[in-house]
Amino acid sequence: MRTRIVLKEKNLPFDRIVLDLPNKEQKQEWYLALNPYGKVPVLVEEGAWVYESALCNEYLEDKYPETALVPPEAGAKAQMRLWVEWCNSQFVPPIIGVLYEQRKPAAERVQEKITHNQAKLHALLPRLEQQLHSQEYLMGQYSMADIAFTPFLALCDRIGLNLEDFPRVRRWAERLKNRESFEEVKIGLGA
Ligand SMILES: N[C@@H](CCC(=O)N[C@@H](CS)C(=O)NCC(=O)O)C(=O)O
Repeated sequence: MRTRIVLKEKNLPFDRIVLDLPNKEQKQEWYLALNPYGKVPVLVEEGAWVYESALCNEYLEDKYPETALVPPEAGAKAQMRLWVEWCNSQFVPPIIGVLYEQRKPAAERVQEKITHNQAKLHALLPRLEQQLHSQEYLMGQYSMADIAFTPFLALCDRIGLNLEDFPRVRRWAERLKNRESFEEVKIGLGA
């Protein structure tokens, strides 16, 4: 979804091929040849193929710099990448943990695991609140740092993440969800 948001923000045409993830189409040999991790997305265009959404997005920025989604200055660019990294390494795993448990039949669900991951996630919010103290987006201007978080912020209600004590994060999440690019790609998220 993050790469589709970038494609939409940059107004680039694309064809979307949806894989049957529950039936493990992403683990078939033909797909593993494109992405050895057996995960979506993969971005394919003449002369190039890329996997890992952050790298797909960097590729798109390099190739189609119009409607810039990274700051121009090297230091700011590094900070932006650190936010993407932080999102992937810190913010996403507890969300996946909650979703994984929630998908189990009620009888098999371990409520402590849900509560534990929700608490882990909650503990990350002050850092985001602080970063948004005097700006609307993580890097000031809307960037790939915000895009990295967007699909996951849209899941707050579903995973029971309460943003009440974090008004700047709440407003930021609303701002991201209200962007036209997200409106156009969110089908299937149940958000
Ligand atoms: N770090 C990867 C994560 C990709 C990822 O986890 N994709 C999920 C769907 S959102 C997937 O393909 N899941 C199927 C699987 O792991 O088999 C990225 O950002 O591209």
